[in-house]
Amino acid sequence: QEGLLGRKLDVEGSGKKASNRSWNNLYCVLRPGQLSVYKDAKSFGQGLTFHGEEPLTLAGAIWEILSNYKKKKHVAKLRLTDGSEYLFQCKDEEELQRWSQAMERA
Ligand code: I3P
Repeated sequence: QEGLLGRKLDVEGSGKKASNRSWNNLYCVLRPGQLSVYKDAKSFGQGLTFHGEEPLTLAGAIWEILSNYKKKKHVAKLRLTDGSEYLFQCKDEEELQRWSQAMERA
């Protein structure tokens, strides 16, 4: 599973509220057990992750659809075992379901 998603870091691994809270449109690539982000499909082709970010480890992570999130639609929260939390925004409900199923399988 791969494609463009909005992403925002909400809580850092230390448990503190992230200082950079803006959304980025990122090319997200889900492989078994890990999620990698790239600036776009071209960067993905070159193997260059966004800002050199390491893949997120999905073992033990929780993906939760935020039905009550008022500011944006089709948003889900990914909470990692290190305590960090990311929000992901899909373009529509179908994409959200697709990513949710892929996350459950990853
Ligand atoms: C953030 C940006 C985000 C917003 C966030 C702001 O400001 O406007 O879109 O998240 O609100 O802090 P900046 O770009 O200056 O970092 P939402 O779109 O989810 O509201 P927040 O601090 O309430 O997370």
